[in-house]
Amino acid sequence: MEKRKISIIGVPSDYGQHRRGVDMGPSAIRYADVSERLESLGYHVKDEGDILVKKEIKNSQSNTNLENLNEVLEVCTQLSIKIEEVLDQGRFPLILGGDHSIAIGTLAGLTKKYTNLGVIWYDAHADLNTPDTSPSGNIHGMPLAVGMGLGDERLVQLGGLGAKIKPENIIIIGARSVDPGERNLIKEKGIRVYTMHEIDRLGMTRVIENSIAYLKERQVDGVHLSLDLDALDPLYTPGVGTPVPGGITYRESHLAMELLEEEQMITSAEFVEVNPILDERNKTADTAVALMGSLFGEKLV
Ligand code: EXY
Ligand code: MN
Ligand code: MN
Ligand code: MN
Repeated sequence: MEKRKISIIGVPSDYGQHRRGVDMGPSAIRYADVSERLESLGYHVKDEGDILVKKEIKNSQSNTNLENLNEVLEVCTQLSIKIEEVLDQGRFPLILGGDHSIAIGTLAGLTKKYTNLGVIWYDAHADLNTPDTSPSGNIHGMPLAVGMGLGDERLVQLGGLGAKIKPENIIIIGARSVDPGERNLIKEKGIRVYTMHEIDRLGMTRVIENSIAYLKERQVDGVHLSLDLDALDPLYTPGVGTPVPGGITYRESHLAMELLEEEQMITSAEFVEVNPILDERNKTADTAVALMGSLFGEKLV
């Protein structure tokens, strides 16, 4: 049987937020032996290297509520081109962040191939802000709104198309820090959200089973997993820029990955917001790689 082929793409960008260090996320994840771990599971792994990110000292005190817009546009444009290349070669895109603004580039690249893409947004946050609603101006809080075609036109038009993702094809899992503007958008668009309350009440098994059934009903032609390591409780992933207590446990996250792997429905994935400067040793990157193991079929026995 031909080995499934994975292409790792590093995106060492911290332009979507204020904290230094998240640009070293790809290195930290490589240091946690991501390639070796996936090769040990029988995959053909090609490390495509990093998207070239110009390292300018971030001193933007822009008066628009869009910090480092040009740098984010440049990074996301390069990433979307690289993802298209990887998809054309029939390989699975595995993107290593970098802050969550890179998902703007990921979704632009993926939707050149997938016309009815499902998105599982595993995150403490909704990332549904626009410049009008964002409390910070940090673009890492906006990628899902941009993906739906909302927000700054230069971000929305990246990759040449308008809206990339349909609201009804989105599932947010782990939310526990959602701004007023994001709450309005979730209600207005009817976006499916499993907050920590639903996870506690239903349990992760039901949450994932319901999510799989929901996306099947939507007849999606692919499912992208956008996993923000701050979805987990900071006890397990302290090395993130916007930690929020009361998060998903290490085992619940492994269970979520194992159930998704059983279903074989994930067609691309990104692991973002690993910040080794804020970490305890390399714990957050180690957790990311362990979760990738479960997502790609690693078994406990
Ligand atoms: N909602 C807040 C904002 O928009 O500034 C915090 C966003 C954090 C985003 C991180 C990547 O998930
Ligand atoms: Mn996020
Ligand atoms: Mn987050
Ligand atoms: Mn600022």
